Amino acid sequence: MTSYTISLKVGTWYSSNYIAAFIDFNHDGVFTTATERIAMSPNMAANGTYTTTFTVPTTAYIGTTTLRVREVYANSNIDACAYGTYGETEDYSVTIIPTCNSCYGLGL
Ligand SMILES: [Ca+2]
Repeated sequence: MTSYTISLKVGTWYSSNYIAAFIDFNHDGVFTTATERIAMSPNMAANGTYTTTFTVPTTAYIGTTTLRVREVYANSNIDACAYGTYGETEDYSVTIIPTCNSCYGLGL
């Protein structure tokens, strides 16, 4: 299983900035916190960058899915959809491709 690095930069408020990232690994349109939250920062000062690593589960569906990044003020347990007082949500597309092991035996 390959480990990936993600870096998330918070905004300009002086404190209590928290940021999280999610990937919809099973393409069901729901970001399950327990299994699909790939990053959850500690309390960050203004303009801080939180860097962490995550792995793509072997059960992840192949194909393009959504990576959601949320910054929520004063929330140390960010949910992908719940209301936040201040913050920002951005969605990106990511493509999950098979590992080389999946190609073994195909004569590729
Ligand atoms: Ca999901």
